[in-house]
Amino acid sequence: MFRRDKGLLNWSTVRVVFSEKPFSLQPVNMMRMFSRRHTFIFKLAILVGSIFLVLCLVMLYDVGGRTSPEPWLQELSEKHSQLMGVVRGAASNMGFQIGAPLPPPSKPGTNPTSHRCPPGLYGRGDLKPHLERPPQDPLGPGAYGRPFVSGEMSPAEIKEKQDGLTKNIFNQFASDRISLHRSLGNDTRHPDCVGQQFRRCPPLPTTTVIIVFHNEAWSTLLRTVYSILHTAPAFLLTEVLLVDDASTDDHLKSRLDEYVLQLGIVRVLRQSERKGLITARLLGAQAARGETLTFLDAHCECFDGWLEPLLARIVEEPTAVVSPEIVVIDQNSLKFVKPIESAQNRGNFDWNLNFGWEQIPDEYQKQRKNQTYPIRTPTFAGGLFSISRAYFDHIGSYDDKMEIWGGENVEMSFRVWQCGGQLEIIPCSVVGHIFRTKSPHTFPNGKSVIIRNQVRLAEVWMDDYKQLFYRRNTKAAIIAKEKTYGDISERLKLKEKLGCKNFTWYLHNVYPEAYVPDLTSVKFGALENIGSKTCLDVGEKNTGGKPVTMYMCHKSGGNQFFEYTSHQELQHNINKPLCLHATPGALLVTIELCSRKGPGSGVAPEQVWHFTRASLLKNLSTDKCLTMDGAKVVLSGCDSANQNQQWIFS
Ligand SMILES: [Mn+2]
Repeated sequence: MFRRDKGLLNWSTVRVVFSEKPFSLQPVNMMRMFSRRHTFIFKLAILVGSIFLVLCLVMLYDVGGRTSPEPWLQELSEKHSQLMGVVRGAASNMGFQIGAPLPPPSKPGTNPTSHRCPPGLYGRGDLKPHLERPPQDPLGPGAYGRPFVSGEMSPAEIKEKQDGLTKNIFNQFASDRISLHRSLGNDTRHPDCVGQQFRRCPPLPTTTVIIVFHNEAWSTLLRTVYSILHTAPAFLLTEVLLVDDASTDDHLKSRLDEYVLQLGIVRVLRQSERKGLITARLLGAQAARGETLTFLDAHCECFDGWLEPLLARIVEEPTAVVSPEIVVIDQNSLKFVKPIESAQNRGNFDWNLNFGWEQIPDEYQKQRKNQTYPIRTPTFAGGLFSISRAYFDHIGSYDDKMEIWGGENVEMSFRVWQCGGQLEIIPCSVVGHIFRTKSPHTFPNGKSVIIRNQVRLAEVWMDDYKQLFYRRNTKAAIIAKEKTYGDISERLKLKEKLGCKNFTWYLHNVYPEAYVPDLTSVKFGALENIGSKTCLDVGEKNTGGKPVTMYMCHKSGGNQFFEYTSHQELQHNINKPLCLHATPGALLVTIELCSRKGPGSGVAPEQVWHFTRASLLKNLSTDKCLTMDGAKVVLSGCDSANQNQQWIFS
């Protein structure tokens, strides 16, 4: 496995070389020619020479240790030891063999490989969970992750189901009827994952699971807790912290406190004021006693073997921030969509700074030798992940001046990568999550909180590329211009202190496949029709192939953002280049993927729009002009007196 494998290999190589004593065996015949005295002098010379060499190496090692910029990372001492092994291995190959192998130089307690853990692999018995799952009723509602099926419902039940849906935006009625201890059935992960075993040395670190909740349904919250207790190896689970972000529901007050008391390792922490996810997580992190932190959402179910691969990766690479493969628990049926061999995704972002998923590029997939290998991901969803507690503090935890929720995952993504860490998805670790179509909660100050958070992250981490965001999000541009995003000096200091790289580096090295729009285009904004005072709009979820429409100008960019390029295209380019497209003979104007693919490639005439002096947009392929027709956008014969054909960027 990854780096650790190499390390162990080095150690065994070193040991073999030491035990063979190559130098003392070969010159046997020569030695007989010397008298005892000569032999003594010869040995003395070797001894003195060897001591000198060892001293040199130890000094080199010490200097290396001192220049290490990360004294917090004691785990890294293991890597230094490995390096030392390589150096000594090289030395013995050169013939400078000394009598007996030296133990690796180490400060007390810094080298977990030396004495504290036994060799070999953890066995099944070692990985026993905190609580055994009680016997399952195979015919019970939703058993083994199957969907909940309701029979005939009484009027009271119909009302209960509706109320639950309204309150949670998932089917609480179903959740309340599914066992809190439901098993997810047989292990359907890739065979590489099912067969994966973990070394005892260095030991897997302990973890504190932190779950933030706000008015969560009892059954989803407790099923999350039980699914941890039934799956996480007991010796790795220090505690489960439930952090209440000022819930108002009665069942989450003393009833919850009393209930979790019997579970032993579950504690409830309370945030008395609604401050949101970020401060609640920080509260949990401060109270945590585990060596790593594992953040989960309050409506999850953990699949067998989900925790060990996350922690094993952190042992191997202490700067890795690792997410499980997140699978869907259906919001209506509570069906747990079990892991199967399928195309794996990674996280990305668009220039509105929204998080999204995309398929892993093929060439990158090929580099992964088997399914246990981590997937590097440019961004992460941020709800479910594990991180070394020391590294969480070192890398600047969260921006505590961000409010409530939103943008913190993209902020952490940029920060971790730019400041020397890595974000990964560990496919062998599988956790289900109830994805909802919208949030059931109200936000103090509404959506502008999220935009403010995004402006903070753009200002700190994106250098000039932040302009691409501001052009596409007018509200963000206003917050940035008026500087109402709050004080970011602490975050800039952190960036300086950690010696973080810039956003260009991130784009080139972490996400070279990213689509980066033109920063130099002159005309951009909303395309307003003079006749109707409405704006050209791509409509909801138009990722190409659908007609554009006319809509009230909302002055916030997004679906109304267009850019007029030097190639005379009208681009809508928030996560990929889409172009306003006229198909000869077709009634409606659509957006399609831009035909121009970079330098040297031409523009299809369907996508060339000549902006005339009379503010008409004349299409090259049809020789007709863009025309507003109520809510529709059509092409018709050009007439500079027709206001429905006149457009301005506003
Ligand atoms: Mn959630």
